[in-house]
Amino acid sequence: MKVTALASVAALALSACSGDNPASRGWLPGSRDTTSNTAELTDLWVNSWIAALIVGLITWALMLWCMIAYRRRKGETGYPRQIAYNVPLEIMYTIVPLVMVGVLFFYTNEVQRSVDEPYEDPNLVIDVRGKQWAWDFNYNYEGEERYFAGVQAELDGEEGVRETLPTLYLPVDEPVTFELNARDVIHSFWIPAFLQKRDMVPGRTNEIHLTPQELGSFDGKCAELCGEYHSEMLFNVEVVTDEEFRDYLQTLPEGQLGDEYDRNPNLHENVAGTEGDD
Ligand SMILES: [Cu+2]
Repeated sequence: MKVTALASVAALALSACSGDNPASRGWLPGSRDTTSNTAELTDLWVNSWIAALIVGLITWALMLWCMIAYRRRKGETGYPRQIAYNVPLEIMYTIVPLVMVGVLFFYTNEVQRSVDEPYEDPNLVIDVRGKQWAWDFNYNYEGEERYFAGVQAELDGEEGVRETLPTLYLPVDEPVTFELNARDVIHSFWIPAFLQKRDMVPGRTNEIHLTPQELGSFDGKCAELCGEYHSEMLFNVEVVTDEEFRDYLQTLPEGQLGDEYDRNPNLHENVAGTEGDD
């Protein structure tokens, strides 16, 4: 019984370590190579869980051992010998967690720096504007400026809403810099399969740098509660060939939808009665 249980755990662990199955990727969406960043993000996630599991197993084993080895035996009365202020033990349980935090910090920092490394002079810059409750995409591809103005989805319970969502097109294997902006309140740009999410804050520009590596359709959504229809602030992502991307751009109007469409009711010049008092 014990042996079969052990064998099945070992089999599970082995199968989890091989190939691109869901368990080996910690049940993350997408695949290891969806973008240029997903492999290292996946490794950080999975290895952190393995480290946590090892710590957990050691802790549970020590607890069980204490409970069983030092249980109250028949005929025993009173308290066992009481021990206080064991300095070596206290140093140990201060140092060990510090080391664990240090290791997690080190690897997190490494991956974060690598993922956030900006592209020098990218061919494709997409200025994404979050707005209650849709998305504008301003494309700048090799100097050509085109824009897409998104309309809010209507989740009315009918099928086929997905086809009506704003769609972000990306050419495969082309490094892209996203400039993330908000027109009104704080939103968050999230493509779950890309394993990256970043806030869009009015008045500042955040960036994401990645290279899509696999053709396909992905879901995108706003990940920051931004008002009544936050749940309808959805978009599609289509990763297509360079040719398809160029063809798509030709269908869009020229230019960019910039700050002039932002809603900033509290800006000085927009507040009634504040004209001329500065
Ligand atoms: Cu939002």
